[in-house]
Amino acid sequence: MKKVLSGIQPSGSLTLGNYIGAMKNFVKLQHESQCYFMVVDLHAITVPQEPAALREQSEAVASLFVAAGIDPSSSNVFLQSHVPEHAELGWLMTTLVHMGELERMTQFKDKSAGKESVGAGLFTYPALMAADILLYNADLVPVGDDQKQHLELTRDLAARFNHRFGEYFTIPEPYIPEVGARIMSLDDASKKMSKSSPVEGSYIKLLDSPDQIRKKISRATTDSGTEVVYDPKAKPEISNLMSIYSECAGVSLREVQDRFEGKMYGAFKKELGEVVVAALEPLQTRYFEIRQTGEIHDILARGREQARQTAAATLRDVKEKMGFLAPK
Ligand code: AQP
Repeated sequence: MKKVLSGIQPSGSLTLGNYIGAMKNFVKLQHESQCYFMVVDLHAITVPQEPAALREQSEAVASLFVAAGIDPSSSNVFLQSHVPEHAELGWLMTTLVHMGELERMTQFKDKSAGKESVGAGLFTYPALMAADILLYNADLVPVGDDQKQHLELTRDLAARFNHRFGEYFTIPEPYIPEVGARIMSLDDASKKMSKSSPVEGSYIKLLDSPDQIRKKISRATTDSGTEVVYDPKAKPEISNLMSIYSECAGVSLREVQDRFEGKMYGAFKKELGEVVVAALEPLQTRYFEIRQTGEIHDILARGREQARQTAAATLRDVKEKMGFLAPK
């Protein structure tokens, strides 16, 4: 059985981009694989987080995993900080990665651009991400397109370790959706939709109310012209909205285009609003139930126990291979 691992940062309220690019595939892969789905809170603190908000968002993200359809009786749902082996293997990976490799990471360049001071953790983030994946010897990592470069670095680090210390790590493969791998901002299709964007109208939160969703979509920027045609180069804004439609309604881009042939942007956006509201409605209902029952705490405790068993065994092997003297 293949092993699948992925994580989402509790660095804000999850967006439709996180859902389409990553979480939908978590749900899809769970029945055919052994899955580890993490709330990567240690990653979230690579940019400043307010402690109360971090706690709340961590619980919210874990609850959203389950609300989106992850079955916690077959998948491990846990918090990264509950399994200390992540931080320890993260350090070991930091000693394997090269400065030049980290300097090439576009996420670091984007997130540090224009900042007066940047935490070192933001720079070494990919080493911790490699540790997350390698601790469980994951075969597949469902992620959006923005994480592809980090995953390539994980593959390089796994190969480097195997070469230096003997074959051990599985070289993981990315699992990236064909449509929706990079959902763009509603106000500017040259930027990725991001949960930590300061512009509220640029993203749809999974927990936005139906009216908020309709309003954000009706205000989304559109390209010049009137035709609903999928052409990411010439019509990036409308193509982005068409990808959202396709993913939320479960129809192909071709079908979306045919459905709106001869209709104007306004009619398309109106229907898109309803499609997104309908797609998120069951997830939202289930989310509020989960928060009310408090069941997520038991789910996280079970996930932590199972994850720790695997993580501890991997870390023991890795330390032995690297030459650490084992305690007697
Ligand atoms: N816009 C997006 N389209 C498709 N997939 C996306 N993902 C993120 N944004 C999009 C995917 O969601 C997963 C979780 O991402 P993350 O929380 O680890 O951080 P991120 O990739 O940096 O996502 P955000 O929303 O932009 O977070 P912030 O603003 O905190 O940096 C990943 O699989 C990612 O590819």
